[in-house]
Formats: sequence, C-alpha cells, structure tokens
Amino acid sequence: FKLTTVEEFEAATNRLLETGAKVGADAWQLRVKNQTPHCKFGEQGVCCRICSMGPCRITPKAPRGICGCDVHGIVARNYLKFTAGGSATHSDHGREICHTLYCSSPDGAYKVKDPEKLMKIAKEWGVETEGKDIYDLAHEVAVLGLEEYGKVFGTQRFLKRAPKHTQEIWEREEIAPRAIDREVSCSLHMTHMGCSSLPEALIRQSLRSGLSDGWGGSMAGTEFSDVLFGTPKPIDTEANLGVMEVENVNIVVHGHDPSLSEMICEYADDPEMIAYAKSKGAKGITVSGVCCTSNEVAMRRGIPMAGNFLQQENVVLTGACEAIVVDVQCIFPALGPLSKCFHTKFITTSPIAQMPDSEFIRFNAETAAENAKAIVKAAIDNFENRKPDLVYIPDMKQKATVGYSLEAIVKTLDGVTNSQVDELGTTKPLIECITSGVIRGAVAMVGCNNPKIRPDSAHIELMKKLIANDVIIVASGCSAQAAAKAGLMDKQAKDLCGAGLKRVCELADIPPVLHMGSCVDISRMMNLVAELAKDSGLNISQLPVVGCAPEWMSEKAVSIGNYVVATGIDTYLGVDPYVSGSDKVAELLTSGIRDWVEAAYTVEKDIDKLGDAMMARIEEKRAALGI
Ligand code: NFS
Ligand code: SF4
Repeated sequence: FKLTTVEEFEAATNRLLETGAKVGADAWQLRVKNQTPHCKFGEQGVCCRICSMGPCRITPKAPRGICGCDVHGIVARNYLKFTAGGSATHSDHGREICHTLYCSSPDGAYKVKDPEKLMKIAKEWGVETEGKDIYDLAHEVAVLGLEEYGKVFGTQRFLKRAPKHTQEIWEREEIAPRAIDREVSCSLHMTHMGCSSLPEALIRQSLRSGLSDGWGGSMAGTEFSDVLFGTPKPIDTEANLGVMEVENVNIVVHGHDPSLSEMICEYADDPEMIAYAKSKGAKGITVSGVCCTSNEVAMRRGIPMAGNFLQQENVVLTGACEAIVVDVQCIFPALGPLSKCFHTKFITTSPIAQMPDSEFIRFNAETAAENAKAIVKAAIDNFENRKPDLVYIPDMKQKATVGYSLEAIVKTLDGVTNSQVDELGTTKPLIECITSGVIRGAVAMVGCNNPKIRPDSAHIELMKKLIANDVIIVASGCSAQAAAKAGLMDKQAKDLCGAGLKRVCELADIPPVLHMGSCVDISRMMNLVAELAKDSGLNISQLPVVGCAPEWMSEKAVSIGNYVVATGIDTYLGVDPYVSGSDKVAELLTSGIRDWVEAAYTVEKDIDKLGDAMMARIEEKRAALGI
C-alpha cells in the first residue's frame, strides 16, 4: 500500500495544463500569478467600502476612516460581513433541502428514504407522529424546518441537542441563534455605516450568525438530506481524476445541493439512458463528482470523487468530460470559458448561480425528473463531439471507504467494545479508547483548498502526522477529498497509524480518516461532540478534540469556524481571516472569546507548527482530565 503524493498530483496537473496550453485555456495557476502580490489593505482587512464617502483604508498616517471609524471597527465589521455571507449560503442550501422534502411524494422524484430519521426529528420537535402518513409527516416537518428561518420568537430548535452546559453558555453570552434569516439580516444591519464599530459586539454577532448556520441551516441541510436520500453508511468508492473513464460518457456533478446530484445519478443509472449512451458509441455512463456535492453522492451511493476545489478545472482539461453539471457554490466562473476550449458542456441549473458561457437548464424540485433526464441526455449527445487528440485522463486513483455519518460511526465503534463498555449504540466505546490513551484524541479536518497553500499538502501532511500520533480524524468537504485522493481513506492506511489507532482501525474495520460528508455535514460533527460530551459527562471544551481548516478560502469556512469555536472546540487555521490589521480583533478571536465560549482560534501559517499546536492542545486537555 502506498499513498499518492502531492508531487504526483502536481505532475498530473502539469500534464493537463499542457493540454490547456494547446487549446489556449486559462487556469487558476496563471491567474494567481496575475493577482500576486495581493492588496495589503485587503489582506489585513483594513479597507472599508460600505459607504460612498469611502473607500477608506487605514494607514499609520490615516488612522480613521472619514466617519471616524478606527481600524478595529473596520476589521471586525469586515469579519462579520464575511461570516454572514457564509452563514447565508449554508443556510439557504438547508432551506432548499427543506423545500425538497416538502416536495417529496410516494410516486414523485423525491421519496423519504429514511423514515426512521424523520420520525426521530418529528419527536424531537414535538410533532405528533402516531398514525400519520409518512409523507404527511414529511410535509409537516418540512414546514417547521422552513419556519426556523423566519421564526418570530425563540431560538433554533436544534440547539436542544447540545449539552446543557453549552446551551447555558449560548444563553449567557446572548449568542443563542434566533431565526436563521434574522441573524444574517441583523449582521448586515450591524455592519451598515454608522451602526456597530465595537469589536466585541461585532465578533459576538459573528459567533451567533455562525451558530445559526451550524446548529440551524446546515443541520437542517444534513438531517433532511438524510431523510430524503438516506443516512450514509460505510461504502467503498474511489477518488482522483482516474475515476473518469475514457470509453464512457463522463458526467461530472459539482456544487453542493444533493437535490440535483441525486437525480443526475438516478437517471445516469437508468437502463434506458445507458442504452442511449451505447447507441452513441460509448460503453456506458460514469458520474463522478467535484467539491461537496461529490461528498454527498459518494457517501450515499459510492459515486467516485474526481477531485476537490482546486481540481475542478482539471476535470475539463481531461478532454473527456461531456458535461460538468453544477448547482451552487464554489464553482469557478472559469469553467465557462474553459469548457469552450473543449467539447464540454458547462450546465448551470440554479437561479442562485448563473454564469456566462454556460448552458442554463433550470432545475426545480417539482420537475426534477424531467430536468435530470434532459441534462443526462445532453451529456450523452455530446459524446460524439469529443476531440480524441485532446483526451488524457491521468491514471491516478485511490480506494476509499466513506459514509461515516454519526449513526454509522456509533454502529461501527460498537466493534471495538471491550468488556468494560457494554452500552452499544453510544459513543462510549470511543470515549473508552480516548480515556485509556489508545487514541489520544480526535481532530476534525475540514475546509477548502487555497492557492496560498500548496493544494492538498497541508491536509495530507497534517493527517499523516496526526494519525501517526494516534489521533483519529473525522474529515469533511474538500479536506476529506484530499484525504481520499491520497489514499488516507483506504483501510490499508492503518499501517501509517500509531500502534493504538492502528488497533482500533483493525478492530472496527475502519480507515484512520473517517469521511463524515460535505461542509454542511460539519453539523454531524457537532452532533458527535454533543454525544461525546453527554456520554462522558464532560463539557465539550474538555474533550481532547480540536478542529482544523488548514487551506480554507470561503466565507462559509469562516461561518463554520465561528460555530465550531462557539460550540467549545478550539479551531486551527492555516490562512488568516483578514484580521491581522487589528490587534484587538486578532486578540479577541485567538484568546478573548475563550472567556465567552471556552474555545478560541489559532492562526498559524507554518503547517508543521499548526500540527504541533493541535497535538499540544490535545495533550493539554488530556492532562487537565488526568488521563
Ligand atoms: Ni466547503 Fe464545499 Fe470545498 Fe471549501 Fe467549497 S466545496 S462547502 S467551501 S471549497 S470545502
Ligand atoms: Fe469610510 Fe466610514 Fe464609509 Fe467605511 S463607513 S467607507 S470607514 S466613511
């Protein structure tokens, strides 16, 4: 067993960029050069353009904007706006899923695949389930879910899942999120010209808006996706560009919302469509994925993962992609012009993400089946337009076992239960492994790629270091895909672990890096730590558990960081969230907020040091518990 190295990833990319050069294609590698060096004011977060008296930028000679706002107010305001963007984005995805659930019917495109989970949520939310038709119940719960976005009174329903201590902190600090949309609106209100410029107030709202994402919109996205498409269970798949097949029609799904990708997978698997593909000279149809929508369909269907964020252009550069079908978020507008250099169809589907040089096939939950069929057919029809001399698919892929939802983790870990722990169906076996020291702790590896860091290198190096030191990893988003591409989700990767973690991997038959899903599925991680805290009797902040986003880039990632920290989990970033311009804001985020929520951020660009800092924190937490 051998991991695929970042050098090998790069060699494959370079080969693809040669194809790109032949057809005159642009690429992010080139655009980064044009954009470097970046604007220093922007990087430090000290530029304000929220009113037309500006833009104002703070320098030693000009310490205040025209309105008199100081650098701390500007940096903190920018930070809150960034958060609100991310929170809105995840939460609107969750809203779409609630709407899809509302559209479910026994004979329609969307069905309830996990009625048990629906019943569980219904009971949790106090909905009468007795004698109710499952679809009536689905519609009722979907409406309640939608109401969480605009509820007039009270806070998010899912907060009740957190341990009591955490809920008390949220109440005490006035960061328990109210209606999801309200937290976004309130953030934009606070950041309007002439509202808040007090860093403490702005950072507090950043935490609240983040929490409305993680324990609100994202959690709805995850939970109701499970109800509709099934709660993930361990399943084998493959990752990296080599999953595309040269003789087949290649459809790549990209984006985030499984309402689209699930339907594409469904119809690409339809015998009628496969026969049609054959009639066009292909051997079959291969669907693979990019970014989080790939994680969604990999977790539930074993659909292979072609790559993560900074590999999206590579998919087209293979010359073998008939259609790249996207919904929302993290889609490079570059895919439009790039696709034009090849035969590839760039199909946008959502009014939320419309781009030049794309073919827009509007996708609606109400007409999902016919939309999906039209998209699959368009891809098949495009097969004959392929230019064979431009086709090159790097022969590079790794096996991966994915699908570790909280439910699946609990079930799997029952396998490591020893005689002292006989409570099945809880997180107690994991707690036992941690307290005995067989596993030192856990790290949640999440987030994106960012050209500021050699793509995937931080994810992979940190994971290798952590598992070698008996730290188990749960991963999501593009971090999970980096792991899968490298081979860290192959069960054989146990050989790279310390003796303790290796034994756990063998007993439970798991890889050392557990794929928990997409970025909205970081809500699964919140449920996991909540269960760990309840089952151990500890506070979340006492658990030897940290979060890490070493290569993050998006507003969503900052929203996530805020809810992870606000849940009591120390969070480690490899890229600065544009706050270096204000020592006050940086101090708040890296230390001051610990007084509020028992956790804080660490920002460290040296990735090796970032890893050391995480392990030191885990050991510190262990020492405090006397384990
Ligand atoms: Ni998360 Fe998923 Fe990837 Fe980053 Fe984008 S795909 S929602 S934001 S880039 S991890
Ligand atoms: Fe300048 Fe103040 Fe307007 Fe910002 S709000 S652009 S600092 S005048």
